[in-house]
Amino acid sequence: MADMEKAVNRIEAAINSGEKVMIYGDYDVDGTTAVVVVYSFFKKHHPNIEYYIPDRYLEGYGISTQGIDYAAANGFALIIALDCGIKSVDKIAYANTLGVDFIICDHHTPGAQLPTAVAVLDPKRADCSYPFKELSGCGIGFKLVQAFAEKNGLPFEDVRCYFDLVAVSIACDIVPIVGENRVLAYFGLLKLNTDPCIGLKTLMGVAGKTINYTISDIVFLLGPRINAAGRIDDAKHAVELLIASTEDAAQIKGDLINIKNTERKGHDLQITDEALGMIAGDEVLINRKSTVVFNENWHKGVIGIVASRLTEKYYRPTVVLTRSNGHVAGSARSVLGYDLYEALCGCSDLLIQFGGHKYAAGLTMHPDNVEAFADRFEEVVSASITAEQLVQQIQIDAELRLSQVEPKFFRILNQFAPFGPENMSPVFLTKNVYVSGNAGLVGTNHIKMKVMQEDSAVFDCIAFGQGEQLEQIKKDVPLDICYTIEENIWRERRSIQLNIRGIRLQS
Ligand SMILES: [Mn+2]
Repeated sequence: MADMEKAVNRIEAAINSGEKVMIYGDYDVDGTTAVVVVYSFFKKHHPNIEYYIPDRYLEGYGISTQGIDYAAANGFALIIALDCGIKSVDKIAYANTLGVDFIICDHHTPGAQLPTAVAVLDPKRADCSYPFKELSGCGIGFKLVQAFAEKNGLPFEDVRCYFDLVAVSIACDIVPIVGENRVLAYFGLLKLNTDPCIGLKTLMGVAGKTINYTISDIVFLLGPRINAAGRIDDAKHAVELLIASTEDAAQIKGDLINIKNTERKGHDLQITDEALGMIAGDEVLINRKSTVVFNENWHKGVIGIVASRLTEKYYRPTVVLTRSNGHVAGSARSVLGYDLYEALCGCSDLLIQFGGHKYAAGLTMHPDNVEAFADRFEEVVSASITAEQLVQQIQIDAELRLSQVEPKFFRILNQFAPFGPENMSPVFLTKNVYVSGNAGLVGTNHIKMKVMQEDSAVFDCIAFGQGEQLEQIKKDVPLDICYTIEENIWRERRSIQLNIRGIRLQS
């Protein structure tokens, strides 16, 4: 990896001369796990080390001036920045004037100019020949640790112990699970499921599932909890949990984070409810091809999650806005195939700032512009979106008969795991199945039922978030179902379960 030798040499120099080193990371899961890996490893070789996580709301994303000033005022000679920094050209030039060196470990795409750091580790650099380009931010930090260990003759066990944290970053940062990520995710899940670090073990405990984690379990159970610390309170709690060396210390942080997550969930549900009510109660809004909702009291930490939830109900480009620092700030989500960033470009004269990509973006505007923005966004979207893009589609990999879903089939299927972006769990279609027994509602809006075909066994099914479908599911009425196949473990009994993605009456 380009600059790796420079990075390792600079760290060795810092260790040899006893310089103060700061580990600086982003406040999301990728950033905090990266800080935990790099901090925990180097702490063993160099006591003069601290970590720093910028405040999500006061300092924002990336390298902050406050962080640099803190480092300079407290005698830090070197900052190792993780999961951020590749575009912080000005900030790093500023740090240089204060005598603070930087090593950047980032996986975001560089701009035209690289920052003037001692070393810039980023496989997406045009001049970097590292063969795998899609490592997570934590994955880059892990590579730095691995390189240091190799050069200094340390046993592989000293770096292998971080596989679980790397797997958590891969799952939560939604990087493709191919190539090296696939290897890291495989061994990371193995570690998570057999010998997790104390912090992750505690977090799995408070999340209510302690065994058989998959990538999607990490995404739904661990990720939101780690993120809740930074969204509702301070991301440092997540770092403190994950670096904990005793079970007692971890439990205190784990419980705290769980409370923050419950609080996050409360905001999330309440705001989603309010937003859905606003749309349903407004004849103009409900018939639009886009959603823009605004309430100045909504918690800024959850508007992105709410935007995603709204697209589940109204499948169209969506912007959720709230008041923030005297401005209006928003989070936007798109639907498959539609370029949201492009749509925001068409509204740029009404915005103070916006950034993001095809499917997710953030924006700020003057409070007076909210209404004009909602109208313009609708105008742009309805002129450019196709009718097809407004209907949610399920991509089917193969059609099966239920009799083909046998234990051996499932075993072979499992050899394709871990599943995730660019290696999704295959989706199957089976036509003409019958419900056996009663279908019922469980949880908030999920259907639990059993299905079969004449020549097949009976299969347990779960259909998340599809409660509306229950009334059309009747005995003796054939259905077509789309599903992924997973293992359900209940009281040590393992069985195959169909995770239903779509249900359609036979026509
Ligand atoms: Mn990242």
